[in-house]
Amino acid sequence: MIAAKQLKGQCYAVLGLGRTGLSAANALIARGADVIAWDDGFKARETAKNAGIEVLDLNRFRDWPTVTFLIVSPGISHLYPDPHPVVYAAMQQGVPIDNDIGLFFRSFASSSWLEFEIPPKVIAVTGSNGKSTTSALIYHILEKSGRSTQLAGNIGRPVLDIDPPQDGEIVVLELSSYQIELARALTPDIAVFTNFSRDHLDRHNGEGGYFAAKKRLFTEGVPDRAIIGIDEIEGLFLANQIAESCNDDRVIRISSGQRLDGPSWQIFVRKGFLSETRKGRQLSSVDLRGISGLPGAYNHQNAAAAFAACRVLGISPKLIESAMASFPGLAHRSQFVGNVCGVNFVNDSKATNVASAVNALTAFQNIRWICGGLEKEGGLKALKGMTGAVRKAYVIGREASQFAMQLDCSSMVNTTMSSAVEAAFKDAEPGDTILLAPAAASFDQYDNFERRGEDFIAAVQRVAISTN
Ligand code: UMA
Repeated sequence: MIAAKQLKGQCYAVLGLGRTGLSAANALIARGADVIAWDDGFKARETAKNAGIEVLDLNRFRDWPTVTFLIVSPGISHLYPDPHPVVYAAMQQGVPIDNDIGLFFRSFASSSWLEFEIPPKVIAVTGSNGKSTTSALIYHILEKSGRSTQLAGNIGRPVLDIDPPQDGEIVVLELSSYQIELARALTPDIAVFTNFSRDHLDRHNGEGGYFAAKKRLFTEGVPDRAIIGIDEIEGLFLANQIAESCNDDRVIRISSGQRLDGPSWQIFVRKGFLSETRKGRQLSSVDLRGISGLPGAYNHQNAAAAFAACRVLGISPKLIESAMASFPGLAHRSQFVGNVCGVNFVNDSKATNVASAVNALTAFQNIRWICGGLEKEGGLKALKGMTGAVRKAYVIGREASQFAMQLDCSSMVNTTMSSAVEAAFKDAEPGDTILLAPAAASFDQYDNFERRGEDFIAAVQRVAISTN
């Protein structure tokens, strides 16, 4: 990482003092920079002041030419729908804008690395859905195979909080489109694109802008290996754009559902069986059907991506398979919460968009579906025809009635989580799955999807107690 004092005499402005901003400010101060910081929220400003960070109203700041970089948090818009006024002011004065991811990559391969026998590597994972599970699965496999590894990024741990990497260490980063779009340096050794579906359209001015943001990881970053899900046209195009020829095995194509038979390196899953082929020969296969931490076709896509990344690192298929078997899954992503009187409860609160809800709806049978919340741009059209396994929907959220009217399955309006869980359990028969997969953002009723998932779990616990 950057040697301490390397930034002495330079002034960095930090906008946003949530997890990213606090971490960036602390890392910059530790490296000798002068830091001035701002957050529009009073509480965040107080937390920063208590941590010894100089808080200054950047909306009124006039001395921008003295600032080396403005570091912006991912949740703050820098372009669309409108740039934050502070970002706009800095841009007008010609101040370069970056984020913690850019800082990380600019400092990662410093000259002190000549001392490493095996230089540390970075695996960066992006995609519309599945990037947290894929990142966590890669990390889990690396840990189980005895490799030194750290996990950070959009998954919750800011990247500048990681410990200085050890010899041969693998840093696994989950990167969102917000983070990739703004980073001035992107140099992962291995980059993964899980899949593509419409999301964050306002922040990227539409689907094309969203894809362009994600694509930067591959076109600007030029990773040594690119692992790309080609089940959507965007991934197929990206793989084709990067590869030099049909058998260029720096690009590993992955699929969940399609049999891939090209001459390159490819990993696909069909009917629960993962196959790895290279130069037209089958190298390995894994039966994913019994792995409880990875239910459903969409998790099989995550498994294919993680398998590919670990194969690039030289880990054997047998070792990967046994590590996958102990993967516990992630909270709020197809998380098995419990079984009450023969009824399963699954928390997929992270299904904040229609595509990820569809994934969950195709992974289970006899579903009592808890859905609803703040609808995303594009509406619920893509749910049509995808509710065949749903016995009934129990709709939550402030606009629950309007949401329910758009569904093509039997539904009832519950509005609150506890009433939805109670009603679903009252109707359920043994063998049913009560699935929270909202297909919507949580912000109409909760601070974030984690709080919504926790509310679901609390409601399940109340139901379980009431049956004792
Ligand atoms: N703020 C302002 N002005 C604004 C908007 C926000 O000052 O106009 C301030 C808020 O008052 C708050 C701070 O900015 O204090 C929050 O910054 P942030 O929203 O960037 O959140 P962080 O806490 O820094 O968390 C971010 C990621 N959040 C977002 O991208 C929205 C976290 O991803 C990530 O885990 C964390 O950095 C560490 O890297 C979360 C997320 O929801 C999980 N990601 C989105 C997703 O997965 O869909 C992209």
